[in-house]
This record gives sequence, structure tokens and C-alpha cells, in this order.
Amino acid sequence: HREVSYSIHRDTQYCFLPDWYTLSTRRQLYERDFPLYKQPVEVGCFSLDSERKFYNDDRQLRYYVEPEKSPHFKLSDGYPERYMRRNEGVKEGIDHILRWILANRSKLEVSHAAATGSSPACDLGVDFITWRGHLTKLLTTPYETREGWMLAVTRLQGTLYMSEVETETARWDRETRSERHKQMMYWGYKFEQYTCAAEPGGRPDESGVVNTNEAFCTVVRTRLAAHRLLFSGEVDCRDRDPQAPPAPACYLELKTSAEICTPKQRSNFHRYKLLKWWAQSFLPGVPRIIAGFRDDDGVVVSVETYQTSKISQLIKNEYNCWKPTVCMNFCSDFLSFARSVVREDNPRVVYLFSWEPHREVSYSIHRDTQYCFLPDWYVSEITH
Ligand code: 0WD
Ligand code: CA
Repeated sequence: HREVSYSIHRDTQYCFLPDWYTLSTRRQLYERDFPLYKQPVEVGCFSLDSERKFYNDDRQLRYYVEPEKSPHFKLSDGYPERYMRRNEGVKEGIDHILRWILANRSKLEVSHAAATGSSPACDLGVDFITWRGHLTKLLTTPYETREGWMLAVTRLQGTLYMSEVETETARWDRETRSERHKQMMYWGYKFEQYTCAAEPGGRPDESGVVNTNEAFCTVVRTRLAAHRLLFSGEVDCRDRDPQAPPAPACYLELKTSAEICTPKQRSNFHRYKLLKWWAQSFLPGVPRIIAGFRDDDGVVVSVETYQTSKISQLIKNEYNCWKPTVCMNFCSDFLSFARSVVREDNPRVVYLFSWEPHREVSYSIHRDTQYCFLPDWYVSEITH
């Protein structure tokens, strides 16, 4: 004879998620039907300049210039004298995405309201906001044996914001990188310079400076099972043909990799590298990956194109290989797990999810600590 009502209880005996409430990463648990993954739609983009300054436009978008089949690009050329490296000690969290959201808020709220018929006020119409790279790490977790991760999650106005926290191991690795490793990191960016032009009809300028502060990022909206996602990812370049399909279908991912000489190397390439390449490009709907295969001296000996949608076929002959469905189901279950854990809607509370290989995903709760990552300028603007 009554209606259903509710009351809110904080830190009381009603709390029912115990400390041991964790999420397993065992592959077999995720071998079910492929979950719904809606075609990602680009809702905007932004650019970061050589000083890491934000622009709400595509000024950093570059155009792919197809190289010869065996181009002999010298990837060490310009190293280190024409190299400006981003300061990785500066932790930007998801600030650039938040800047994009504030600049495009009316567009987002309106498109959501039109789709649902709901009132546009204060509702971005998404459940998760994060970097694409963080989702890539979730997708590959059931197969990862080396590197763990930490993800900070905060709930604000019903939306969960996720931002990575560098693990102690990752920081150690970053601060003790060998000279060889630093040079090899340059190779990937140099390959981009050899294959990209600043204008659709332009030529690559291999005499210029490689500056890793510069970035063009797409912002896409999609849905994984019940989770509405908004994420941003860095895009290397687009097809220079103006007739190419609209974004993200015109985008290309550029990669470099060691040339493959033995069956063992081919198998490792399929098992480990193609998993990461597939996960990263599948998420935002980037259809093609251009791979430059280089020798030990950093000379590109061949260039191959991989269709993202065909990668899972390519690896099927590998014994006990990775499966896209396991990646996507694990990600979907992690997002459900996060939604059930992250209950308190408060920008000063961080739920820190941690995972180490051969362990389960666990979490801890932090109030007013250095883990807080939603800046005041964002919280005050979005909540008023
Ligand atoms: O500070 C951090 N912990 C992170 C910062 C973690 C992840 C991303 N970022 C920033 C990057 O600086 C970049 O601006 O986010 C942006 C890219 O986001 P994303 O697309 O979600 O990241 P991801 O998919 O991991 O990487 C895409 C590309 C990389 O290409 P390759 O082919 O190597 O996967 O973004 C670049 C890189 O070119 N990138 C970075 N560039 C400079 N510093 C970094 C980085 N830390 N991480 C990725
Ligand atoms: Ca790349």
C-alpha cells in the first residue's frame, strides 16, 4: 500500500561490498558471445601544439603519403638533435578531454537530449569518460603477463571518469630507460614524419623536428553492452583523399616493428603485438594500420597494411591465441564492476582499481588525496 522510496547511508552496517570483492581476469570466464559494441561515432576532435597547448580543432591532423613498398627510411636520422620529447613527468590526467567537454558541452547535451527526449541540463548522456589508451589496457588484461595497471575512478553527476595512475614499476622503467630504448622510442615518431604531410596535397618533411608534444585526438562516442562511453584517442593521420569516408573510417594508425625473419618471431608478433594493435584501433573504429618493419639499425625494410577487422582471422592459426571476445567481455565486466563499486558521487573521492599479472582486480577508496584528478575548474563549471 506504499510506493518504493529510498534513503542514503554512508559507512554504515548496510555496506555490503566486502574487501575481497574483486574481479577475476581468468580468460575462460570471458569466452562467451561477443558483446554489443556500437559503431564508434566521432563527436569532435582537438589538437595539442608543440607546447602542449589545447585547441578545439583539427589543426594537428596530418595526411598519409603512401611510401614505396621497401622505402629504406632511416629512423635514427635526426636523433637526438632534431627531437623534442614531451615531458612525461608532467601528469595531465584527463584534463585535455575535460577541456574538450567544456568547449563542446552544449553540443553533447543537446545531441543526448535529442536521442533520449530527456532534459539536457547537467547530463552528458555517457556513463564513462576516459582515454582510449586506458580502455586498450583493459581489453588486453586477460592476456597480459608483464605490466599491471592502476585506474583512478571518480563519479560526478552520474558519470564515471577514469584516469590512469602510473605504477611504481612503470615509473621505475621510465626513469631508468636505456639509451638504446630511448632511441627506439624515437623510431616510431620518425616513421610518422616520413609518411605524413601537414596538408592534403603536401609532402612529408623529413628534415623537420620530431616533437612528441604535438597531437591530434579524436573524441568518439559508442556503447559497450550497457555502458555508454565517451573517449578520446590520438590519431596519427588520415587518408589524404577528400573522397575517403568520414571519420573515424578515414583514419590510419602508424606502427613500427622489428622485421620478421623466423617462425618464432612471426608467432610472437601475432600473439603479443597484433593483440595490442588490434585493441587500440578497434576501440575508436580506425580501420587500417600501416606497419613499417625495420631492421636492428632502424632502417625500414618493408611496409604492410593491416585491416583492423581482419586481424582476428590472421591469428587464428596460432595455438592458444588471444580472442577479441575475451577482451571485450572482460572490459564490459570491468565497467560493470566499477559501476557497482563507485557509488559515491563526489569529485573528491577516488576509487583506485589496481591489477598485477596473475592477480585479480581489487580496489581501495581515497578521500581528499593526491589521487583526486578532477580539477576545480572542471567541477565548478560542469556542476553550476
Ligand atoms: O600520462 C599518461 N599516463 C598518459 C597520457 C597515458 C595515455 C595517454 N596519454 C596521453 C598522450 O600523451 C597522448 O596525448 O594521451 C594521448 C593519447 O591518448 P591515447 O590515444 O588514449 O593513448 P594510446 O592509445 O596509449 O597511445 C596512442 C599514441 C601512441 O601511439 P603508439 O603507436 O605508440 O601506440 O599516443 C602517443 C603515442 O604516439 N602516446 C604518447 N605520446 C607521448 N607521451 C604517450 C605519452 N605518454 N602515450 C601515448
Ligand atoms: Ca602510432
